[in-house]
Amino acid sequence: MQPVVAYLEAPVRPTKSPKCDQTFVSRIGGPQNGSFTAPLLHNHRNHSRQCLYTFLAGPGQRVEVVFKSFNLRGSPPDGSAVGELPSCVHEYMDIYSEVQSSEPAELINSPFGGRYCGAIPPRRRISMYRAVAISFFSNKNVSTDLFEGTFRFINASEYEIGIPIAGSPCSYTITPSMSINKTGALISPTYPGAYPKDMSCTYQFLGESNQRVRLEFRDFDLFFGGPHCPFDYVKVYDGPDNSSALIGTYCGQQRNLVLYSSESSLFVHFYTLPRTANSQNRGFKGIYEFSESFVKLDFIRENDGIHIRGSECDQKILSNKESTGVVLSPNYPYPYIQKTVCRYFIYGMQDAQHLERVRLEFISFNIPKVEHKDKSESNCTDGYLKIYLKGQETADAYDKFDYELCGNETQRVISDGPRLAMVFSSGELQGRGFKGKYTFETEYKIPGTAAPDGTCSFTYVSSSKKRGELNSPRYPSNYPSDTNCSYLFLAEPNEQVTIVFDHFKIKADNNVNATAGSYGSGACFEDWLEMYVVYRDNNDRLLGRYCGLTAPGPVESPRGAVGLRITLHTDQESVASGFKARYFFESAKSDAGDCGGNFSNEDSGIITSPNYPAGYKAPGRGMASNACNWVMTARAGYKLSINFEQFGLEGDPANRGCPAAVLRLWVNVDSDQPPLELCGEKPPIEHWHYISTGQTARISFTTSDKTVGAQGFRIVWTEIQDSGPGPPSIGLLCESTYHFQCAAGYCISDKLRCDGVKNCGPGDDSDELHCDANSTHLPTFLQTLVLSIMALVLNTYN
Ligand SMILES: [Ca+2]
Ligand SMILES: [Ca+2]
Repeated sequence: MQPVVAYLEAPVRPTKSPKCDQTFVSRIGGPQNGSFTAPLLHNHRNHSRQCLYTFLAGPGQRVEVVFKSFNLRGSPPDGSAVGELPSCVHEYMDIYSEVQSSEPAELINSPFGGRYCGAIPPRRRISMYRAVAISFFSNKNVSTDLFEGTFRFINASEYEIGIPIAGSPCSYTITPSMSINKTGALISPTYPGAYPKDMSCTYQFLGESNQRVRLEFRDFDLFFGGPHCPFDYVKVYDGPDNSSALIGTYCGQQRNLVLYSSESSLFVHFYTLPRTANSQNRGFKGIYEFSESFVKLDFIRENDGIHIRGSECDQKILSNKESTGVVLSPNYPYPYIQKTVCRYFIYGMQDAQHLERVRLEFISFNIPKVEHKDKSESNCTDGYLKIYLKGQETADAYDKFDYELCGNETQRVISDGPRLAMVFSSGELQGRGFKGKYTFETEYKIPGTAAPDGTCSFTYVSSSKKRGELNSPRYPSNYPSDTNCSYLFLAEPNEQVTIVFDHFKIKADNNVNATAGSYGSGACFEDWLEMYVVYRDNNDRLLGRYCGLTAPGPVESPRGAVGLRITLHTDQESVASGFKARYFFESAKSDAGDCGGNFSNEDSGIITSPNYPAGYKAPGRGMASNACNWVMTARAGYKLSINFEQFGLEGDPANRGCPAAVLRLWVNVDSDQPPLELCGEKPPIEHWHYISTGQTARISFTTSDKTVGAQGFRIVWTEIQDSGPGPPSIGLLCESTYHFQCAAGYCISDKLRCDGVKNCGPGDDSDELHCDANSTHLPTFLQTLVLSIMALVLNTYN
């Protein structure tokens, strides 16, 4: 190659002046390094002066230029492109490190390597080819000690890392045959000097068919243009060219970047933007290795795992919804390779609809254990399997493991959340490794004893816990759709269980339960909660079905019951936050509860809330609930008329239900019909009048520890003659002369006439009319006759 003749036709033509150009050429036997300093200029008239320093390496060489000191006048542009701003105007240095040809005019056409002034020296430069030129310009007067540096002619063979690809100064094909031990160095052009701009270099690694390629970047320094590397980057592809799957895009500073091909080839693309930014990054240096002894990936692929591209043997296993599978150590069932680290990331589902956890149990396990004299020291000092129950890959906290396994012990673990991670590290000793079975289970986040089959069934047994909480799946997050859950509360024989709801929001498709009395049953069609009283022999009785905002009232399991059961049904449509409740197992009360009673062989009676009309109060301190149970039984051939004369409980059936206090009325105790669940205020003009369908009716009034208090209720019940099934027959003649026939037609005991209580039902005062204290009662049929005549007379007058 001809030496560069280094005359520069500068844009600003220097004035005629003493020559200040310098040329440093590598010659056989000549000096291979040296130093250079700024010229001594006497420039009294501030003429423009330009000095060109040329460094020219010999064949097979490159030039390295290092600046030791730098103190040019002016200030460099701050963070902007060099030369764009009117800075570095009067004095500056231009660097050209990609001088390709020895033609005199070539320097101007060479890529511009940057303009520098101020106090910060340019970074080290290594020539792309054989020459580096620096051009110093000044129109200041006396100048001295402006810059100082050293140069070195270095061997260029380090940069020739494979078979060059025509048309590119920095692209190579690398095969195992061309390197000693199938390993070699990978180095970017001009490393560790600042890399040129507008460059595209490729490195194609082509191994033998049974080999994989490993790349280890030991130094990596590219301009950082943002998280996705929009400017300068290195892209690594898992295959022979850039149409192969991308392993990653890298820029900025990288540490411990080690990448493996999945198969026999790997492709690296180093690209720098054709901009003139003032970045001066080094590029990269690393080593590559072709080998047959990297982990074979079959142990991942054959077991539903996904190899994490770029890693030697890391894998990811994703749930297929409650799916199950196997994880293996590399090479299983054959002994694993020494000194290998493989990671396992096992991910359960986690979205609006699903939440899973991972259960893992080992079927076989063998990682040789090193016996230590000091028993306190961990035995897993050679190989180990570390398990992270919370996943760990994001926190990168690999030292904070939950289990460290070695030897032959097996373990059963459950993740704490949807992710479980494992790190297998084989040491010097070889072992057979492990085989584990993973199962993705739905995570309900419900306290209680979960069913072993993983379904949403939870049991609460008095003997293990006397009080606690329960909630819908994943509360306070929305419950999942298309789910059925059950909560079973089992009391001891001398106990009962109480449940109080504190939050309730179940998706209902329209405005249900708006009418008092209809609340609690048969009105929820989308999602719902049901409560049952559980008796022996699986004989469950429905207490009610609830949805919307209508919370169930507090409930105590009745005496004789085994406990209570709650079920939650959700359909495939929309969801809500669900419910939260508390349960209490307490000593059983009598049938009547804390108040209440049992009535039979009586014509009529009055039921009031405790303390009526002064108002009921919350249960005593420390008590979960208070209940009054009344059972009324009519004689054979009779039914019960139940009239709510006055009713005022806290709560609002339509908008929040009766979570604090509730009255339940069973008009048909012998059927599976749930009771009516009542709270709120009965307007005086409204009639709440019920007739039992059989001989017996039941009323229970339950308050809870959330009760605030209200006036309460007064209910009049009366036996009415009716032997037929279904609704009472009215308007018939009463069977017996000992009966009084109400205006509405009901036949009630004659003794109830004029007793001061209205027994004929709402809006019918007939049993309490014409009650002259001295007059004897007319027989019923005569009374009816009199009333009819009176009505006729009145009509005539109108
Ligand atoms: Ca739904
Ligand atoms: Ca009466």
